[in-house]
Amino acid sequence: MRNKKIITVQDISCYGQCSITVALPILSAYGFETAILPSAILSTHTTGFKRFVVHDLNDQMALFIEHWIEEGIKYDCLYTGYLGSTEHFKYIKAIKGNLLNPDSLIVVDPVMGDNGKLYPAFDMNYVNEMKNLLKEADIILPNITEASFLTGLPFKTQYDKAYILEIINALRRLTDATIILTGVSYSNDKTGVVVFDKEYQYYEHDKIQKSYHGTGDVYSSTFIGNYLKNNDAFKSASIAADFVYDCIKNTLDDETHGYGVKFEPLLIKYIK
Ligand code: PXL
Repeated sequence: MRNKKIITVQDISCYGQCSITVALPILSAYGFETAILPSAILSTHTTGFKRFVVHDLNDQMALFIEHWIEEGIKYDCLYTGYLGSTEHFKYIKAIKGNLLNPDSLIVVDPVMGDNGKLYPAFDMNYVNEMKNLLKEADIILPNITEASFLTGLPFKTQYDKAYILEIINALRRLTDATIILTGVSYSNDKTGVVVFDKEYQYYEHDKIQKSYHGTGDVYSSTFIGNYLKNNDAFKSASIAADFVYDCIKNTLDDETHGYGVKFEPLLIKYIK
């Protein structure tokens, strides 16, 4: 039997538990062969440390794709995360055009920012490229910051369902994809995720009052692992939310560990 093969395009943050270093173990644990197209290699992620060292892999990306096309390699799922520069978006189109089997799934996590701000490497040109990329997606997983940059709607920390529906409707004008909007919190002690497939669904759970880097990447990878195992979008979104919650809980008692979540010890339990 042929197993599903994923290609994920994101950076490698060598230390810090985000992007490819969380996507690979999680997707492998779900049983999926996962190839990587690294967009850049960094010493750490760009927000949690005093500085970071980065090497862009733009030239290699073109050559890797060219090689894979020569080899006739095909993937069943394309998963994009943090890219790094506007130059990288053309490679997503090249993968879609040349390296995917028919009926492949395209998942775009428009990783660009958090807490109302873009990450240091990004500007509105990057946002506009991401807006175009949404059109290619079957599933998108923005947080509220990313959704507000993509739609031009104001970022809010306190809101009601009407604001979230406004965001969902504005995203629907940009893409036909299923929308998974993360970090939707209608009260102080609860948070959750909105899934808009054909209708609005909301999965709510307790909120932990501390946030960690890389949880969006843990979330998206867990979502994809479940979705490719034939769970529907709402079930996959709910399981991923529970996993991130447990990962945060598992990290709280370690004050030396502020840069990411300790997801590794929990993986086996979740896969079972
Ligand atoms: O987790 C998102 C992410 C991924 N990659 C890099 C980042 C960030 C968030 O800051 O800086 C390099």
